[in-house]
Amino acid sequence: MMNAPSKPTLFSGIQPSGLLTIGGYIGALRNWVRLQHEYDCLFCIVDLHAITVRQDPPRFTERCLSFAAQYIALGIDPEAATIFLQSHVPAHAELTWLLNCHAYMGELARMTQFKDKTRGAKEQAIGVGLFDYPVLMAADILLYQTKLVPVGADQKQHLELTRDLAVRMNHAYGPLFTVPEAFIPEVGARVMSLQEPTRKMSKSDENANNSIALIETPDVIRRKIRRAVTDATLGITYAPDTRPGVANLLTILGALTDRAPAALAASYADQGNAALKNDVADALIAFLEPFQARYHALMDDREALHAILRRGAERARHRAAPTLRRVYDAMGFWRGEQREET
Ligand code: AQP
Repeated sequence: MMNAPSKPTLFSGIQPSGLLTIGGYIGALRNWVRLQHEYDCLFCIVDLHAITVRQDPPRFTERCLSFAAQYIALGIDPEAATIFLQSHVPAHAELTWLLNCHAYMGELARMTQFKDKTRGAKEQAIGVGLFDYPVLMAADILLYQTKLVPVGADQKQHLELTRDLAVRMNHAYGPLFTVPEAFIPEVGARVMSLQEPTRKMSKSDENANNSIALIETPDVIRRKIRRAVTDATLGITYAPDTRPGVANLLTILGALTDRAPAALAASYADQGNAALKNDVADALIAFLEPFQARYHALMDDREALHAILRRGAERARHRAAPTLRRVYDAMGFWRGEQREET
């Protein structure tokens, strides 16, 4: 066994399946930045997850590097945290198989994200990878004896499945895994689509007007926010159930300015949607412009970026090995000479 790290472990990842959005930032990445010094952190670009839908290979390669640069430009310190690509650590795929053999079709079929993503599709056309996505996610987390997983609200159900699998395996084979906990933020756990504010903002949404990408230009940000769907009620109030569009704008502004959405609403007294939208666009641009400058500088220095990812992969492989070995051993796999080596 390697030495236990002195701080509890935090793991989180995002799949490079589209453009990183302000939803992913507010729901997940912002908390990575905040928690990175309290925990021993691993931040992953979960590229294996992204191929549950077909990717264009050259664009996919570039997007994986771009995600790493965005993590760093948002404030993740690559000296303190381990930043890496999931496919660089084969243990993720290996543990997935071991967990697959302990997961049930019924529990995977109940996953809301699977149901949402396959609604209306013929069974013959639904990829096995999409079905198995939560088991790969469980492997990602359990491999590092993770204590905390900061995610948006949509991932809560997957986290519960991860916990169930950890408990099941521990019960069957003795203590193998730390049972992880989700960290879900109070504000911004579910940033909504700009055009359909009863749906979540998603990075792979086909309608680009539904989301704000972190690498969006200021004029596009202004245009998208100006066109965001609100309602005809006079004044600004925070009422997510009856005024989802306005509530979503208040959530975004609140997250960027560290204020509670309801308190923000009160500060608008009898001003209208135009004033609120103007302030949301200003806050987004003020936040994203310096981020984008850092991001472009990182993307222009490929050698440095590659070195960060190589180092991250080495550290992650080293961290993952003892847990994988322990699972194989507990299940009775004969490891031959390898046992002597490790
Ligand atoms: N709209 C959102 N509000 C709050 N949090 C969000 N997250 C994503 N969208 C929002 C959180 O960001 C992380 C993204 O991880 P992921 O890409 O692995 O998962 P996802 O939930 O499938 O994200 P998307 O954007 O919806 O991707 P696609 O469109 O590819 O499926 C997670 O922590 C998520 O909760």
